[in-house]
Amino acid sequence: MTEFYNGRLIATIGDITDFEVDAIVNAANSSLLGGGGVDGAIHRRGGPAILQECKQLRRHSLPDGLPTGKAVITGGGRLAARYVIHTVGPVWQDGNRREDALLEACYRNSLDLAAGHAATTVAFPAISTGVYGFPRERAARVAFGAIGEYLYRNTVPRTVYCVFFSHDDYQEFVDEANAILQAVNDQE
Ligand code: AR6
Repeated sequence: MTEFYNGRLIATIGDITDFEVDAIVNAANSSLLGGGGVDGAIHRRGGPAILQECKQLRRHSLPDGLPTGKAVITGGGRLAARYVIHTVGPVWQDGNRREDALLEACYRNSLDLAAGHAATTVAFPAISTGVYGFPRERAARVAFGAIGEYLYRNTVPRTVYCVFFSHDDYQEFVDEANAILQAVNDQE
């Protein structure tokens, strides 16, 4: 576990479905009807109540699905987390299709929803870095920057966890984050 931004961003390794936080974020797809990876794990562990709410959202407010970069919130079902925030990361193409901006929007919009529901603790998976193929180092740079900026401007959420499924993914994030902080220090 490594802390950044005065302990308000914590990078750690684990299964996000185990996290006892106010909200966990799901790397969903625009259908909101489930899938593999972390999405599959959240629905399996959280039970059918989450899918029911996602279906309601589709029926009432999102007939065409959730656009990339946006986020919606449901209850956490049987999870320890009270809420699940579903966001759709960009599918990596060549880096010139607004992938960075869309990934940044996922973090910002998810944090906005968390704040709107007074969630003081939030856990994120590494959105888009699995099936969607976003290069991990670049995704780490976007995530670290977007979360840092949000925390700087807002007091809620108080603490954000970046949860990695493997030690290598975790280490890559920590290295990238340290490199960014070092570069900022060198500039000052
Ligand atoms: N806890 C924490 N991290 C996890 C877990 C877990 N239980 N399971 C996987 N990861 P992915 P994407 C990591 O593919 O790239 C789904 O089918 C994983 O190692 O889940 O945004 C959706 O329905 C990786 O680093 O999400 C979409 O169709 C990261 O979570 C599509 O995949 C994200 O991997 C979304 O693709």
